[in-house]
Amino acid sequence: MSKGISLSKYLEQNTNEQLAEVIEAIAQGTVAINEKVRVAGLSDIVGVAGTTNVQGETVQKLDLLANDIIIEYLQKGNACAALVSEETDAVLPLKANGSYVVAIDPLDGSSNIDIAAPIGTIFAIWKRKSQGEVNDSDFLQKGKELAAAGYVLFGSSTILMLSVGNGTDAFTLSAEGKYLLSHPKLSIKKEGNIYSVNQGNMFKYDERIIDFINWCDACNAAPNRPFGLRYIGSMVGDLHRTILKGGIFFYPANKGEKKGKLRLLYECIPMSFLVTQAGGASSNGEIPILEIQPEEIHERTAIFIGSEKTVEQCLQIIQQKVSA
Ligand code: P6P
Repeated sequence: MSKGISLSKYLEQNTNEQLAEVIEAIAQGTVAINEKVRVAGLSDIVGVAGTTNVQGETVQKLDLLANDIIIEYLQKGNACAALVSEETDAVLPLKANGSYVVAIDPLDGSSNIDIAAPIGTIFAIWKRKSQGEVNDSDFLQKGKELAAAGYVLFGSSTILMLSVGNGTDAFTLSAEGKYLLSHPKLSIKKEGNIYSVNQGNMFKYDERIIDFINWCDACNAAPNRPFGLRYIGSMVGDLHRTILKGGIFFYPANKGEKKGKLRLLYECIPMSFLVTQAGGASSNGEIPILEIQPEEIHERTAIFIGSEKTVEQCLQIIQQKVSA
């Protein structure tokens, strides 16, 4: 797959017509979102919308706009049967004859919009299972059953990270508004030296999590310790760095968030699919994220994700199989 080919050509060579249509629709939606994000400060779309979402989180105006844009683009085609979004309480039926369903976080990290820090759109695509009316069961599928997953990072450049199940590839948005292949077949380092966690939550963490953080901070210790700490507070930004530079990102369950904060269906599963397809690993602390059987469309999970050996090292410590 040569650098510079268009997303459309890539999809033509790697997917079927219906799946290509869904991915293209999301990609074109993010091009429209990108135009809004880049000038957010000049229009009345920064700041809070005065509402809270199903998660009870304050909704930013750009969250709602991004959600509307994605729905608009998906509705132009016929391939998407339904949508689950962080911004909508229940399943949103779209095209009855569509073969695929999409779970999406239309604008993740949106609390960073006001400070122009990296934010992103995260999506998961499954082939629908039901025959009749679309329902939750079409979405409550394991991550290992995904047809495709991806994210778009609105950072210093606009990057679409995508996997359709044969590796993970990244596309950069050109000046002409086209996604062109820029990072073919990404491979995450087997062992990293960066850890990414909100240390401000230390007082809420289980002592085994603190053991691992102390392990990362140990001086002059193999491998490559002390690790560097990088935390943007935007999952797409933190995971993009982790895929390209290696290391581990983790958001553990804690005293304040018993099941963790991040959502399984449209944050942790797609991210885990991309990282696993790039040779990395991802766990909820007990089993691989891609093996979890979702039970509720907005459920949350703990996540430990990144370089294979670094994630394994973390699990060994937090499962108390080795001392820190
Ligand atoms: P905290 C952004 O609000 C988000 O959902 C993810 O993008 C990010 O990884 C996480 O929450 C940050 O949470 O509690 O560290 O601010």
